[in-house]
Amino acid sequence: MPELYVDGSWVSARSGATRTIICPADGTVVGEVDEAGPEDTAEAIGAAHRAFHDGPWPTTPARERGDLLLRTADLLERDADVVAEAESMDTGKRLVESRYDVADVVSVFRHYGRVAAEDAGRMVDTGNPDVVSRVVHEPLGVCGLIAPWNYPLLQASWKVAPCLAAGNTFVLKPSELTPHTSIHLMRLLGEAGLPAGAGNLVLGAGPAAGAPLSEDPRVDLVSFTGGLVTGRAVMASAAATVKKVALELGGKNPNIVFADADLDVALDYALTAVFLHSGQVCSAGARLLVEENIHDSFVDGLVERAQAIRLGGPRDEKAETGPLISAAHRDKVAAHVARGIEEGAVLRCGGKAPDDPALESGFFYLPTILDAVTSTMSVAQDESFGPVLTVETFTDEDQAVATANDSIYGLAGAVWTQDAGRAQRVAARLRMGTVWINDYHPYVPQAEWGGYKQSGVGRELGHAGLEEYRETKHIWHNIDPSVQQWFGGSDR
Ligand code: TXE
Repeated sequence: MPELYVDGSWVSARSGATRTIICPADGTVVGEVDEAGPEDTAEAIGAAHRAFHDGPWPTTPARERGDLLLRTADLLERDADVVAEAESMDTGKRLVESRYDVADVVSVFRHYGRVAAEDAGRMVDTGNPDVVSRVVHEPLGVCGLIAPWNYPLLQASWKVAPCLAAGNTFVLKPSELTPHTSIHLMRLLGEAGLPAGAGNLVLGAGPAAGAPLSEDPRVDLVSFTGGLVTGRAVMASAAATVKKVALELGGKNPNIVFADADLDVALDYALTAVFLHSGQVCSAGARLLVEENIHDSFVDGLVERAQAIRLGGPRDEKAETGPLISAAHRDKVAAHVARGIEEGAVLRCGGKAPDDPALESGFFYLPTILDAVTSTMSVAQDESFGPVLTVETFTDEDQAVATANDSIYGLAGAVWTQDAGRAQRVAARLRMGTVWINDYHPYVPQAEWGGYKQSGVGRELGHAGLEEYRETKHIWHNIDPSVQQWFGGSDR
């Protein structure tokens, strides 16, 4: 069956091109999928454009749009095992993690299903009794949704669910490396009753299949999650037609540990913060800032536990984390670590692929800790997007905050302390879209997610995540108009 979904039909790429998808855990072939080119994306945009302007989706009552999202959530729950398996095959991540991801996707669809009809706009008091003034929300139009490979379906759901809740039509382009769960999602949206053309799917490389989404004048908004360099290109190209842009571009997120924290808990979370999904998490706590007087014992403890982390593929029940997404990405992570060592960082553990022959055919990389890092080093500033923790020290609260904020990024960060006043002061001063206090990583669909500074533009999730997909219109109704005579006939 062909895998591009355009105007309610499954079609092959016009060029006939396909791409082989491989499992990063062992290099086995997962499948062969259609590879779209610009002409396929243009056709999908055309379908989304017609579906927006001719309807019926944008004028479907918001409550019914919400119902469709709730049905989709139920279908995702029905197919959870199949979807989790597909996600693990494409990404190499453990099945248990993919199951959590699917549960999160279900929550995202339920959340936007529930709130779709909640906020119909507001009346404005103009002070004039003869005027009815309303501010209403309308869908934006055609949305280009570009998703990455680390949480393929989850990141897609953060875009697709609010986009549909608000009444837009879309073209989704998942990462070329991880297409299968997006294909499944489109099947389920069709089964839930999404009208033809309201949701379209193209698969393929960014420059060929993705770039038209930021270039084509028929697209009104492009929402992108991915790397900083690509994000800048998407933004620049969207400028030509003044599209709205929403960007989530990752981060280099500080995890700040004060000496007065519960150190056993902080140490345990510091490992999850950075090594979850082998560091391929936009909010990974990859930059440990530890108070100087506890540095030695804290880092020794981390090294001991990092060395014991068990790597393995989706079906290895003993594995604690999986591989990197590709050989190219592993090379990039290795180069990042090598640069750090050249700059003077001290390698405490990892820094290479594992020796275990059972892992040889996958793209594994050992959990790595680089000590004696300073904020001027590139390893402290550049996102590695791998299992690499850098360690810096600080001596007081001001220095901790200044070091944490010394970054072009501002996605997320955490502070560990038992002093509630200090926790609140530091949280208020961190220039980041999410701050965890004595925790790391949790999020809920009800709360906004996104970055300060170069971590992005706009917000996903929460109320703002729906607003991204809405236009706002002010309707002024004069119910008793009379001649004004601003011009002519009066002796004003
Ligand atoms: O991402 P790209 P890459 C970071 C991470 C990683 C780096 C590069 O640091 O090392 O980005 O990863 C599509 N027009 N993150 O190269 O290229 C592409 O096909 C339109 C952080 O894999 O940004 C894919 O669907 N689209 C991140 C998506 O963009 C284009 C998650 C993301 O790929 C395009 C992933 C173009 N010109 C990587 N070029 C996060 N924020 O969570 C590519 N794409």
